[in-house]
Amino acid sequence: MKLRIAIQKSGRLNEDSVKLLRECGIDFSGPNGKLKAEASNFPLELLFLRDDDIPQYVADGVADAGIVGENVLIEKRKNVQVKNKLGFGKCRLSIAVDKSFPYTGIHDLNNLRIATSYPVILGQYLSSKNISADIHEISGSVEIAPGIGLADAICDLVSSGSTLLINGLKEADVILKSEAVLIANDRLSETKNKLLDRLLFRIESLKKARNAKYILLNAPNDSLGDIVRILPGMKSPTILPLAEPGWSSVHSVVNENDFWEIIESLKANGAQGILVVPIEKMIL
Ligand code: PRT
Ligand code: ZN
Repeated sequence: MKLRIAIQKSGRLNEDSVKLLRECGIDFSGPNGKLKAEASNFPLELLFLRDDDIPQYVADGVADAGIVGENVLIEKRKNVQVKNKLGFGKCRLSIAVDKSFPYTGIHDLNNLRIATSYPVILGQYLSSKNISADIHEISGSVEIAPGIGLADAICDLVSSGSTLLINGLKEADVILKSEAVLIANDRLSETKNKLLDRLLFRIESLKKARNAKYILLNAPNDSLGDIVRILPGMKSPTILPLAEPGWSSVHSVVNENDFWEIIESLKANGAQGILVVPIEKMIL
């Protein structure tokens, strides 16, 4: 029995999806233009598909799981479970207008023509705001629609914002924020669920490690009490004596978000020779 997981064949999510699975220790070749690949060291088969097709394949059970942007998942309205947010493919779905448009709020869009590849999400958003606009569904190059007179505004994905800028547009309203997610069919067999749990466990370990740093420092023994209070660690810090009397080496794990504050108070409390090392995987 193998777990079948669908990932994007080529495009913005392909590389990170492949990298994630490889970092989970799963070995496979591809895509190389192929539709399928088998992992050599985990009961897993990969399907390489267009991102738009992934929610349907997972909902139908052709694939057991898949990696897709939340934007596509919501637009396709398929009944699947979201198992994990993956932290890559981040973008937002926004409404944009010509930069000269004196935009003051969503009501300015009343009765305008808006071009988008996301008619479902846009339609729901506008009706939730009681706006009636004419939604033009187009499948690509949405950003050129205002310039060629096809629409007055667009609704499209934005990440850096440079596509809007190049096309003389400005972001007017953010409808949703999106990132890649791992989805799964909601009727998986017990065996497949166990395989999926093994994969999710590995993904969680990578995600935890991503925000954590291993820290090593030297400190005089009389400041160890303060330093241990600053550095809680996984359980508590490791303390090893240095060859030089009166000094110890302290090892711990810190969260990236609090990182600089922790370093500052460590220094203020006498820590020296601070080394910070990335952690590859973290099993709690
Ligand atoms: O062939 P297939 O159908 O599989 O791929 P696709 O062309 O439909 O999708 P692709 O590869 O472009 O994007 C896949 C997923 O990546 C999307 O569904 C999002 O979840 C995510 N993602 C993240 C993005 C972006 N960032 C993004 N910036 N998808 C598209 N864009 C486009 C956007 O449409 C616009 O044209 O990039 C342009 C804007 O980028 P900035 O940086 O100039 O703002
Ligand atoms: Zn697509």
